[in-house]
Order: sequence, then structure tokens, then C-alpha cells
Amino acid sequence: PGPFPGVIDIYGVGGGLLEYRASLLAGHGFATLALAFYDFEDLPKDYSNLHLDYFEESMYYMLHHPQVKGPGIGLLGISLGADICLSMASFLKNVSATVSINGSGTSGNRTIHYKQTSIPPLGHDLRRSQVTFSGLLDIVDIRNDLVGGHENPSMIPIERAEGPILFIVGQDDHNWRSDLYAQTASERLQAHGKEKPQIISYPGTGHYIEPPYFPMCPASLHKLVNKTVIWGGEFRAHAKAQVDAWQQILSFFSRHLGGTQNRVSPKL
Ligand SMILES: *[C@@H]1O[C@H](CO)[C@@H](O)[C@H](O)[C@H]1NC(C)=O
Ligand SMILES: *[C@@H]1O[C@H](CO)[C@@H](O)[C@H](O)[C@H]1NC(C)=O
Ligand SMILES: *[C@@H]1O[C@H](CO)[C@@H](O)[C@H](O)[C@H]1NC(C)=O
Ligand SMILES: CC(=O)N[C@H]1CO[C@H](CO)[C@@H](O)[C@@H]1O
Repeated sequence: PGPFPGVIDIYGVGGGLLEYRASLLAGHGFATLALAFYDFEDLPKDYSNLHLDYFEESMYYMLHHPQVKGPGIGLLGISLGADICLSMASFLKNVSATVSINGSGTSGNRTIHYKQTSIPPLGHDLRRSQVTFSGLLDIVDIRNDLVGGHENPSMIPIERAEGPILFIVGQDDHNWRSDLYAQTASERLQAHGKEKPQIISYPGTGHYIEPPYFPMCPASLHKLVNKTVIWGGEFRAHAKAQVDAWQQILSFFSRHLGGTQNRVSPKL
């Protein structure tokens, strides 16, 4: 019987609605919302601007749901979804814990809007993409430099977040340099008098960190460039990282959202 600690789960640039991770989390005693934000039913077909009002509505929905235990909600996102979660944590109230899997901590290729505030895009230059021997694209270096480091105006103001943030990073991320971005985010937090966040960094691990035992996806269509790109990762190291990252995510949410004791543990 509920209510249960609530978690909103957001995927990346692929769009649509992906529910499997939220379903797996629900098996651990969380009330989860898998949130689509574009290219699904009546949502916009593309995603050139990020308006936080839509995500604020999802927070409101969760906080007022009878099966959700307040007063805070957890956020879990990967890639673009991670940056959306970091933006929500920075601008919206009642976010108790945020997990960023391979996020950038920046606005990336979009303007982030919330009320009167907007964060300009960091932008990129496709001329910095490389074609690998297999013919697939490597876009790891296309993003513009974070000039000014953690004070770059395209950084998400994560120092405003109320709850703790857990950064999960694949050292072989070929989507972008999530390792460097997590370090920069950490510097930003500390420069603003916040505690150093927990960063879990996995060697040989690519961009697309999924729940345990999901096959590693070495390359797929990237909607930003409309081409097949490599994500990075070595099969064995990546698979091991997925098993560990999942345990870390579960214990982080249990620690900061509370109340998932007294349940039978599922195997996954
Ligand atoms: C949001 O958090 C505040 C402070 O913890 C709490 O008083 C309030 O009830 C929360 N809002 C909701 C809708 O749960
Ligand atoms: C981060 O990205 C790298 C590179 O694609 C990937 O191997 C790794 O699995 C990702 N990490 C997570 C936690 O998703
Ligand atoms: C993506 O590329 C394919 C061909 O590779 C093309 O047919 C399609 O129109 C492109 N889509 C967009 C949105 O540009
Ligand atoms: C600001 C910015 O870099 N916008 C780019 C986002 O990505 C698309 C697709 O590559 C480009 O057309 C935009 O110029």
C-alpha cells in the first residue's frame, strides 16, 4: 500500500515514450512517471526549445497524486533527459534528488526557457564531427567549448537545486564529454558554496547507460544530426557499469526520497 516516493523518468533526444526504466523502478517501490516530451501523440514533432512549464505541470501532477508521497520528487534522466532534469531541479520547487546519466549540465543545442529566464544554447559545429572507419559518425567534439568554464552562460544554474544531484558518467562517452561536463558542474556547485556532488565515473563505458542486462547499443540514429553516430563503450565494461549504476540509482533515491523499506526485493 502507498503512498510511494515519486520519481519522474525522462529519456533523451530520441523522443517518444520509453517506459521500461520507469517500470523497473516501480518494481522497487517508487511511484514513477515516464514522461514523453516530444514526438509522441499530440506533443510537438521536434524539439528546438525547452520550456520548463510543461515539466512543471508534471511535478504538479506527481505532488498531488494520492499514491505519491511528498513533499519532494526524484528525477532521473539520461542525456538530453538528464539536462532537462537538471534544469527542473534548478528552477522548480520540491525536487528532492536528481540523477543525471551522461548529461552535459548545459543547454546543449537549445534555449531553455522558464518564465522570464532563458539560458542561451551552447551550440555546436558539425564540421567537427568525424567519420569513423566503419562509416559511422563520431560527434564527441562538435559542441562549442565551454568558454569561461563553470560560469559559461549556457551552464544550467544547478547551484539553485534544493536536493542533491548524482552524476553518472561513462568515460568512453562518444555523444559528448560527460566526464568533463560532470567535473565542470561540480566546480560550479563548489564555487557557489555548495557541497561537492557525487560523481560515479565508469571506465570503458559509453553514452547509453541503461538498466542492467540491456544489450549495449554501440551506435544508432541521432536525431540531432539525423545520422548514425557511435555512442562509445566496450561491451564488458559497459555491461558491468549498467549493473552497478542501477544499484547506485536505487540507493540514492531510497536515501533521499525515503520509504521504500518493507518490500520484497525484485531480482532486477
Ligand atoms: C513542497 O515542499 C515544501 C517544503 O518541503 C512543502 O511544505 C510543500 O508541502 C511541498 N509541496 C507539495 C505540493 O507537496
Ligand atoms: C555515458 O555515455 C557513455 C558513452 O556513450 C556510455 O558508454 C555510458 O554507458 C553512458 N553512461 C551512462 C550511465 O549512461
Ligand atoms: C534524415 O535523413 C534521411 C536520409 O538519410 C532523409 O530521408 C530524411 O528526410 C532526413 N530527415 C530530416 C528530418 O531531415
Ligand atoms: C544553436 C545551435 O547550434 N543550433 C543547431 C542545433 O542543431 C541543428 C541540427 O544540427 C542545427 O541546425 C542548429 O543550427
